Amino acid sequence: MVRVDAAPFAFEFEPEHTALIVIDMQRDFIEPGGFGETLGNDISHMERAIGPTRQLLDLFRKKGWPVIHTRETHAEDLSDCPPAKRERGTPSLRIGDSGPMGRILIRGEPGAEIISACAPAPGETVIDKPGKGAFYATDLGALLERLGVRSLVFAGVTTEVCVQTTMREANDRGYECLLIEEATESYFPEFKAATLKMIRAQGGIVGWTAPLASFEKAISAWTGESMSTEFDAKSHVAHMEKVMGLTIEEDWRPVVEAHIAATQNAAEFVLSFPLEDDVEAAPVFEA
Ligand code: TIU
Repeated sequence: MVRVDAAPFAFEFEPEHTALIVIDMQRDFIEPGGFGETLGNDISHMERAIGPTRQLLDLFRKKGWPVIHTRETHAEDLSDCPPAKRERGTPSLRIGDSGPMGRILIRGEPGAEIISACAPAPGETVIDKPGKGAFYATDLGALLERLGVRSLVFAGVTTEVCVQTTMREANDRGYECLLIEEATESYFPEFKAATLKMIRAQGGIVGWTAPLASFEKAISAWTGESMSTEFDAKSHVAHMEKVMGLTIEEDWRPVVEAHIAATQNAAEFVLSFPLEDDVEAAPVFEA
């Protein structure tokens, strides 16, 4: 069990039942000429979330723990965009209109892509969502069930809109949710501050928040305690099999476990493992 020094109290999670969910780190919300700016927002605030989100991504990738990205996007014909969403207010460009990064919030357009610093790595799931919440009209719920996820670590933009909506949806579905404070931003600093407070108020009514340093410290402490044990290597192998859809044959299992215990890095092993069942080529280390 990893124990993070969080608010309103410690957030405890089992790594084999945990995923990172990075909400909408898209050019349309972060870069000039995108959806966020067309709504009249000061996009300069978004920059602060990029580095910490990347650090979190690196951490989960190093551990081989699942990473899920979301994007707020619509179909080319806007068939999944309620007219009320497109027509509300007086933005300089509406959803589907052409801007400097292509059509606003349309799947496949440059503006709808995730910024390069946080781009999905091979094997990471990307969920396109037509709403603010990532569970609405997507298969996120089914995916989390398949992965056996019970706890979610959150990052992304914007704090009080898509991040908070998704956290609330997840909380109602029984997930334990931790928002990393530096890895999220709002166009309105006061809304970010208020959201962090309301999430953790009333004994964690929606979930927990924690600074990135607390999360990193908790992982280091857990790694130090458990990576040398045989049990932990076993749980990593089981987790890898579930996440990557791999089947490791019984003969190979002790070798794989020994390698993971020695290198303390499940992800490196997974990435170097040939996908073909070529036993000659399979070992990337001395057995
Ligand atoms: N406008 C705003 O703050 N956010 C959104 O519309 N979407 C997300 O938060 N991703």
